[in-house]
Parts: sequence; C-alpha cells; structure tokens
Amino acid sequence: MTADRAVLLFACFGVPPEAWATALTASLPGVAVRFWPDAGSPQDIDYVLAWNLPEGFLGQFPNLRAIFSLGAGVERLLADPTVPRGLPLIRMVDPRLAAAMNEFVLMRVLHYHRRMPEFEAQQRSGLWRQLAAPLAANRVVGVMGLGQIGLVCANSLVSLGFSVRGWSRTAKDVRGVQTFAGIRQLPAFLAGAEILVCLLPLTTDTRGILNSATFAHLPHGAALINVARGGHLVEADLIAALDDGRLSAATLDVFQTEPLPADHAFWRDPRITVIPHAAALTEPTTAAPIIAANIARDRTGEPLSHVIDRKSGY
Ligand code: NDP
Ligand code: OXD
Repeated sequence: MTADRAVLLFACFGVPPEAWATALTASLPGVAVRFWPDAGSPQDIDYVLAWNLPEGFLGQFPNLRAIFSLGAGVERLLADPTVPRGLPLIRMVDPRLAAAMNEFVLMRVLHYHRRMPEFEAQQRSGLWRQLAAPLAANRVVGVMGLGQIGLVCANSLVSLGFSVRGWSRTAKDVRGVQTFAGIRQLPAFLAGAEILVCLLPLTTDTRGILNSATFAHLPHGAALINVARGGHLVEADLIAALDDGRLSAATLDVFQTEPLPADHAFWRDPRITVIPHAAALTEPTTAAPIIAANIARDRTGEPLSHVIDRKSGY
C-alpha cells in the first residue's frame, strides 16, 4: 500500500487493458490501479487481478493481500507452486458471466437437440430430407457441475422443458433436475444423457474425466459440449468415441493447448465444432464492481467472498 491508498495491479496477459482501465478506475475510486508492466515499486502492490500469469510472477510482490482471478477457473494459479499458500485466491463469480455461458450452452444444446449437424451435412450434399426431433421433454441433457454456472444452465434447460440431470461433488436438491453426486453416481448420471455438458472446475479429481470410460456410459450417438477446461478431455478418447459412434459430435470451447495449434486435427474434423475459448468473456463493467466490493470488504476487515478452497481445488 502506498501512503494511504491500496494498489491493485492489473496483470492479465492477453487481455486488452483499455476497457478494464475505465471500469476499474470508475469502480475503485480509493484504490490506485496500475497496469503491468508499469507496476511501480513491487512493495506497493496489495492486490493483483490475474490471468494467464507466467509461473512465479506473483513472487515479486512481497506485500500482497489477495489475488483476484479474472476468470472463474483458477487451476493455473493453483498449479503455480510459487503462489503463497496462505494468500486468499478469489475466483470470478459474476452473474453476467453465468448468463453468457448459459446462452452458449443453450445454443449448442438446441443445435444438437434439433439435429442441426445432420441438416448441415444434408445441405452440403444437396439433400432434401425431413428429420424428426423429439420434444425437449424427451431429450435428456446431463450437466456436469452444478455450481455458479452449471446451475444457471440446468435451470434454464428445465425451463425450456428438457429432461435435465445434474452431477456435482456434494449432493444437491434442484427443482426439476434429477441430481447425482460423487464418483459412485457418475455412471447412473451418464446413462441416458444424450447431450453431455461439462461445467466442472479443473482439479485433480476432474482432470481427464471426459474419457473413454465416461463416454462408454452414454447412449450411442450422444453429443458432448465442453465449456469447462481442455484438461477435462482426453483428446484421443474423443476421437475414438466419435469414430465408433458412441459420440456423434462435440462442441469444444476449451483445449489442452490454447490457442489450438494450427495443425491440430480438431480444426478439420467435421464432427467437432471448435470455438476459441469464447463461450463467455469476463465483462469489465460488471466484473470491476464485484472486485471493488471484495476489496472494500478487505479494507474493512470483513471476510472476502468466493475465496478458493485449496483443498478441493475450486
Ligand atoms: P463452481 O465452483 O461454482 O462450480 C463447480 C461445480 O462443479 C460444483 O457444482 C461442484 O460440486 C462441481 N464439482 C467440483 N468437483 C467435482 C467433482 N470431483 N465431482 C463432481 N462435481 C464436482 O464453478 P463455476 O460454475 O463458476 O465454473 C465452472 C467452470 O467453468 C470453471 O472452473 C471454468 O473452468 C469454466 N468456465 C469456462 C468459461 C469459458 O469461457 N469457457 C467461462 C467461465 C467458466 P459442489 O457443488 O458439490 O461443490
Ligand atoms: C473462466 C474462463 O474461467 O473464461 O472464466 O475460462
């Protein structure tokens, strides 16, 4: 902290800073906002707003009070052994982010529900053939992760009339959703899920969870929508499942390596829709006041919101 003002450093690699500069300065009148690489004296920095940091980056700031993640997923920060263990690590919880994710998920669920991949293939062959689709009530959608985002998606799928099931780590009671919890109930959750949506955090328990064993429980021809993290998916298992018909299609917003390398086979696979990690982007005008409220809590000695539990990893 400088003489009387707390200092927040914006260190979000690959994120254009202009809109953040406007939003953060408007939301944080009592806080000095600096933008990497113009951090000034490292001793001054109280808070960092972080994204895509190189490993070890935070070690240079000896007086940090908290780290704010620009995004909901914090696996990269947690994987950095140099991030001080006792420092609060706060993830992004913004209803606007959840709303944008919800729109994306609904778009792709409806796409698969109404058999759009088949219509698109027919168009490419100039084929006029009507295909029937069941009503949503007869379509089972499985949502992995019933947190801030998964719950919003599950609820809106219910309101569209889908038959929705949800899977989480701890048991949940969600109106209109058939819920399952824990690894033992994973097979029962998957059985019958014609469209599977992944909205899990990436943790030691969930890494690689979208694999052959998981796909084997799905009905033949199921569709996958992964909007969580590339580390959830075993890429070779996806191709195998598409080849043997267990899966018919996949929408991937996230990848093991981002940007997806130009020579990656996913770019050219007609069964896979590649989206450049754009299902939802954190919006400065709504996120900055959320960060500001948390900093205000810290200044007045109140507990911070949305601090990551390092044991569970999310
Ligand atoms: P939350 O932490 O709010 O929710 C996580 C959910 O996953 C909870 O329901 C939790 O269960 C469940 N879960 C965690 N571990 C397990 C496990 N081992 N087995 C079963 N369920 C588990 O996260 P958010 O909803 O805010 O975000 C989810 C993820 O979405 C983020 O971590 C991020 O990776 C991704 N994301 C991607 C974006 C994109 O643009 N593609 C944008 C935003 C987020 P419980 O409720 O019992 O704790
Ligand atoms: C996030 C993301 O985690 O954008 O918020 O991926």
